[in-house]
Amino acid sequence: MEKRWSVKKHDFDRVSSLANELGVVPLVAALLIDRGAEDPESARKFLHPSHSDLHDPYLLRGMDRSVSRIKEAIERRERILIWGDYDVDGTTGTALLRKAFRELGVETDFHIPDRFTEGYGLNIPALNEAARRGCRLVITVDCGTRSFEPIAWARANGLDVIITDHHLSDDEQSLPEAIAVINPKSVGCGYPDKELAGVGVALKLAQALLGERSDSERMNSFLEIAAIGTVADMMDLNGENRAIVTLGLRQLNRTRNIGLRALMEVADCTAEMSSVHIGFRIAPRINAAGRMDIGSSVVELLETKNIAEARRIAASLDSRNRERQRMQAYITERAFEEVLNYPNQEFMVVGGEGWHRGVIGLAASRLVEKFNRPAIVLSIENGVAHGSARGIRNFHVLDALASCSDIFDQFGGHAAAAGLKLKSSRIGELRERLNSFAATKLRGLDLLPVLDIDAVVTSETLSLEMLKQIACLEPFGIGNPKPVFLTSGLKVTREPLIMKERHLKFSLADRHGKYFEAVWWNGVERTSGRTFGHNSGIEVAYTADANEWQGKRRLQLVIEDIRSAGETR
Ligand SMILES: [Mn+2]
Repeated sequence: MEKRWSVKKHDFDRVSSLANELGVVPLVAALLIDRGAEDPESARKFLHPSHSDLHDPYLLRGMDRSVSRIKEAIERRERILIWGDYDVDGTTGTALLRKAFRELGVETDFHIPDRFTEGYGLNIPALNEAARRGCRLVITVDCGTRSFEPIAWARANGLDVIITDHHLSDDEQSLPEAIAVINPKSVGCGYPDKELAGVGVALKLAQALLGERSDSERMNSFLEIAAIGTVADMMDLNGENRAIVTLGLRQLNRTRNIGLRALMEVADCTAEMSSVHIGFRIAPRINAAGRMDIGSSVVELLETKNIAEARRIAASLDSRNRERQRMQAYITERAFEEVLNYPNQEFMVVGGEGWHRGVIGLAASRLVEKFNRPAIVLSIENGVAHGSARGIRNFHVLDALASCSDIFDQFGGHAAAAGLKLKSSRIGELRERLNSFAATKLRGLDLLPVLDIDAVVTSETLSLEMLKQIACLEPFGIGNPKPVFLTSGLKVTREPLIMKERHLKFSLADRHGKYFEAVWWNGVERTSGRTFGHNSGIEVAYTADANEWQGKRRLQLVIEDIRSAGETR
């Protein structure tokens, strides 16, 4: 799919004045300004995240009441249950909170619901089971804000509930009648940072519970866990999250957590840890547990003191992740085949009997990437279809679903992604209605995806040294993307190499004969039929990376897109 290139413009005077003030190169100053760190003070804060960026936990509404109820429970030796969501955010948050309790000398129970049999949030049967075992207090992590019925049941049955969560629906103003609902997004909570992950909210509760004991050194062992959940949950990496992830990554490099060590080993994280390592190596392995079945093993991994056990769990997560990758590749392939049966669709709706529900969202994303149209991928079982929807720029996928609300048994989500459930007999009707809805909405809209380019870089400045300079902007991720650069005046010096039938490797040179290596992941597909053979003059949009090989660090351009010299798009 071709993209429109949109190059950011910079105010030269502002850039050079900030660069002088901070003693950084203009490129770094320009990127800082783009990322909202416009004055020297906020830029310095951005460049040097520290423990003092962690806010007072008592600024969260409900924290006071929660801490006093928990202290009461500890004094009375009540049995406490931590109830975490099954995703990476929830499982890391559960381990983090249990660790805080353990430091206070308290062992807690925990429950991670099964994604497929129990579903998201609190449920009465499992609460009942906890009550039967003698639990008196339940603390949620990353869920519960909308579990009205189970919380009312708990209240009537002698179970107190404290909610820690970061989910809130747009329309719902009311909160369940729990002891407290700690949620930075809740109405009336004046917390300065609304973007905490579920594990971030759990971290705040831990910080409050530890009180005086929450010195920097101790906090670090919590921050390394919080960093993983925060990156995995795709949180905005500015504000308090920037401190959590930066400090957490620093700690991960010297972690004493045996489980994390074992996981980093199987995930081949040998270099300095970055947010990319968490996002692409650590999180998928932790997520594989939640996607394929129960997530309890993740909590066990993060808590074990036994190296053999840590290795065993890490290896099983690793093999589950492989299984997930195979499944994902298989379902994606089937989805691509299925699309061919329905040509010229404005909204792709495909599905199959027994397609694994853990990977249909990823398959939908791939369809959207390839065809640039909204997509739903369905998993059908016993006449019921569960689906995952993904939208595109300028198209609100939840609004589209809402236009067919009478067809669904259940649906929910937001502009970019949504989930749904319907009788499989109604899939044809759904496809028809979504297509006519999309046809009207998409008519006349500019659908070409946009590639945002942060700065133009000359081939002379493009170097490992430049890479070193922009490293101060890490960790990159949501809200602080890895900068994309544009360099013109390059020539392809030999036919690109095809790797594993999918990727392309380019050798490039500028007019002075300075050489660059470049790789285009999935380039075979992404060239969309364009060819860039030997000697063609091109300009490249890319992110810069270092490639370590035989002990030598070399610059590597990771290509986002290429166009021929003189071509405009
Ligand atoms: Mn979450």
